[in-house]
Amino acid sequence: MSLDVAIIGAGFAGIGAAIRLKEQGVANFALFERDTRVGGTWRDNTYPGAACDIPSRLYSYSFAPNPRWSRTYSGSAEILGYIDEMVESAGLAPRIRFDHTVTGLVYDQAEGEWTVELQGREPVRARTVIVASGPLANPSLPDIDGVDVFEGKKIHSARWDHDYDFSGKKVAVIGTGASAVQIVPKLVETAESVKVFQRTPGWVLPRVNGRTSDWTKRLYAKSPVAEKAVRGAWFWGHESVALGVVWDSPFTRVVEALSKANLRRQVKDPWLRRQLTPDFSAGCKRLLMTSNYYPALQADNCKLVTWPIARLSARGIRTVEGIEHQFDAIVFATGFEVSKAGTPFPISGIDGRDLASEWSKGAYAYRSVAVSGYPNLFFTFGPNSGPGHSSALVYMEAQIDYITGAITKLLRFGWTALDVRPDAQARYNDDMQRRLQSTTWNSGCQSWYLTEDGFNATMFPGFATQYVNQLKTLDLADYKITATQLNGAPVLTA
Ligand code: N01
Repeated sequence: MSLDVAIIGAGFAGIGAAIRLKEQGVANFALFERDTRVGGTWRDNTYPGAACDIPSRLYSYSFAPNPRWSRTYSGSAEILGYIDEMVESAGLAPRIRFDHTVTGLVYDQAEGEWTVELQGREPVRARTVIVASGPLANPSLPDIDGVDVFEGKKIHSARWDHDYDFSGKKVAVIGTGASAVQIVPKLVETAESVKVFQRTPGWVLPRVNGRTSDWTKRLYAKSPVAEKAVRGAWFWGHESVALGVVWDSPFTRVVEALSKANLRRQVKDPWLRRQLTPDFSAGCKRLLMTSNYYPALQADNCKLVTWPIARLSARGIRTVEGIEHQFDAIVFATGFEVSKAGTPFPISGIDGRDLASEWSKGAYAYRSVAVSGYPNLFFTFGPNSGPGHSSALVYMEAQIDYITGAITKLLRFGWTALDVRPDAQARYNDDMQRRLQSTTWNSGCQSWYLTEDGFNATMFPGFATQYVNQLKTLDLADYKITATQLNGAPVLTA
């Protein structure tokens, strides 16, 4: 028997979608997870210091409030615990098929069903599919000569080896993004020495991470209204930050001034300050929220290296001026292979259309969730759904509610296919790309948000409120619906 819904990935998005489907009475679904545990990025990123730089009150689902967050910004273990609790309380465990790696999706037009191809297993059929495999699932090693030549320990931030003992070791960290600024302060505490190889300095703002008192936790547990009000306050606070972080505007200069003041306060050495001063608009790359990165860089056993890396050697890293820095271990905090062009696995739609080819110059979708020619298929964290200033979970919740609402309608009314109209999709994307022109992300720096050609397939150019609002209603006029009569003949409706 076919599934009504196949969900690919049991991270935040997949679990959230499953909960909402259950709440709407959809029972015939399964989650396909390549790993042996739920949690997605929070299962993978367990490096020392791993934490969220968005307040937990906002980095959680509004339909699954957690009054017990221990701090303003939670660590990865606590976030993973929150995901486990959701799985437990929704009774999702029996629905998750672990160790099931999806290798492809093929649409069967005649039946209005998808074939979910699985590595080393029989394929599964499903009427609808939610691709919730996440944009930051696959770690990326840098394109540096000699990566294979280094004979010491190599660790990627997203695949931490907790058995490796850093004490007494000489360690290099390559990269200075959101992961590195959390790792470096922890490594400095244990390693003999740490050298941080920086290619581009980022804009840093302080992160004040207060402990939540027992009294406050009790208040939130007793009064969901209070919890909701605080979440609302965080939401609108972040919305106001969009003015400086999303658009390259006079407010961006305010963000930069605040960041420079923070740099002056934390770093007294003018030469180091200069090395740490970015030369691009704040927000163009992800803002770095940390209060302990600059102090860690100035620890006696830490050094910032700004000479570009020429290559890795058997014993360390050779920089372009000819010095070989020798290490016991190299930590690659170099980010992820983000599928901003192409798809996570082959996806074949109507008439054998291949989504990877269609997205080869950059991904696009309708309202980030659906693609014309690929009916009954939905994406979480799809093209142009990234926030630069707010919680990814606010965006994810809006996607999930839109997608599960569409699926519930499709199942209830017995539609065979729900396919976005190409003109609606084109209109939406023309508007996206026009609006992206005035954003910080398109203001001239290089980041994982852009393809090599500078196409922005990742970020949403607006407030979170606008993103959420556009997903509140399923505009059926933007879709072609195919329904099947009792005698099996397909009929087309508007
Ligand atoms: O990765 P990144 P990340 N030689 O791609 C450098 C999320 N996240 O893992 O800037 C030398 O941002 C690269 O240099 P440059 C968040 O969405 C969230 O830190 O390209 N250096 C950069 O410094 C984030 O955006 C949280 O010049 C090289 C670094 O490696 C995303 O994950 C926490 C290099 C990569 O930075 C990715 O963050 C952590 C080379 N060849 C992460 N190649 C939260 O708190 C790359 N680099 C929610």
